[in-house]
Amino acid sequence: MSKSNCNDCTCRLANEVGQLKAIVNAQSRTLAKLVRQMKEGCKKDEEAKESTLCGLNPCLKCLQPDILYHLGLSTDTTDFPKVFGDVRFVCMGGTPGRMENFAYYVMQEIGLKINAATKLRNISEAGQRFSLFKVGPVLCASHGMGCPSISILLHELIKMMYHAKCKDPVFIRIGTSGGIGVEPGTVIITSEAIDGRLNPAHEILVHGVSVQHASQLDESLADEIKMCHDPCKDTYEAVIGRTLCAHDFYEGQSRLDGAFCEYTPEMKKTYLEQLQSQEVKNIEMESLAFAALTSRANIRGAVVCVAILNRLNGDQIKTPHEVLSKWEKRPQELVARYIRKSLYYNENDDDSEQPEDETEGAAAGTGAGAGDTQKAPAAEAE
Ligand code: R2B
Ligand code: URA
Repeated sequence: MSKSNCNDCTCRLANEVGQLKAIVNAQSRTLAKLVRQMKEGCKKDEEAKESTLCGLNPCLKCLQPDILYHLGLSTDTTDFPKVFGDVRFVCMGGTPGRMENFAYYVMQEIGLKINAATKLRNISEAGQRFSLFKVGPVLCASHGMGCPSISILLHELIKMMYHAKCKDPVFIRIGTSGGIGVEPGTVIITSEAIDGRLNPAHEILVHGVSVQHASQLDESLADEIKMCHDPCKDTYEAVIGRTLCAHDFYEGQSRLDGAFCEYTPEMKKTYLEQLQSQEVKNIEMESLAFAALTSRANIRGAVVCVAILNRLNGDQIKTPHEVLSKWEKRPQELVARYIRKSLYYNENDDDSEQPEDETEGAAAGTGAGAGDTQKAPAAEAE
């Protein structure tokens, strides 16, 4: 083995040991906390808490039951606080398959395990619209394409967080996009979502009247996710920039290859160059509704998309599938790192002063993560 290979190997091993140690320490803290709660007579801190979401429909509390139709869940048949009360991260992406893969990936990255013979269960199978997987404190959902689809999912997930009394859940969309003047494969973390007129607002018609909701995203969350990118190690770039959200893939994104096209290549060039001059880094189809609905509920939200082509160079996606699936993992990788960091390296954690090895090893084999009592992964498996 060459010297540089050996250094790489030592470096990777040291990294893995560091990560495992952080997981074990977090598990030890969780265990110590549970033991303390038992000693104090099972006073669980969660009992009295309410969700931290704001500005929701005041009639929600009167809905008994509340049926989340598209998720195939209802408050009378599912105990929301018990099943979803520990959720801290809600990740969503376009397709059911991608989100199932992400669920398994995040499970491994945060040190959770299920029996090798079991599969994660699609919790919203009965709704037949979206897929939904729960991995300890992480929910992974598919949202379909476009603002109407993601908006239905978000209404129901936000109601779920409310009924489950979740505290400060973070919502993240991971997906694909068309880049503007960026190298294909670059990851773009959205600073603000804008519409085709470059307005930072999501417009909906309510009673036939236009209502605009601001589409800002959480700046500090975008920075935290960007910090999970390692420019020395990662073979791609990650940038923060504005995202244009279109309501279709073809004319709304100024493509020349749709079934209809009533503009010239020069008009397309002028529009895309205008976007580039306005710091727009990519175009996709869900960020407006995502940003507007999360911020209305006081939820920290981020949109992390890989650019699968540079729209300044063309419209058709010619990149081979194997390359596309590698690129699609990049947003997942950054978000999984962010989740792991938030769970295990939280300096503000009240328990972080817990002696490191008080219960060292005791929880190591359980595969349960911080804030997770090991019950959750089993409950979500098939
Ligand atoms: C990105 O890719 C999809 C269109 O191909 C759409 O859902 C989006 O935002
Ligand atoms: N998704 C989009 O919405 N547009 C693209 O160009 C690529 C992916």
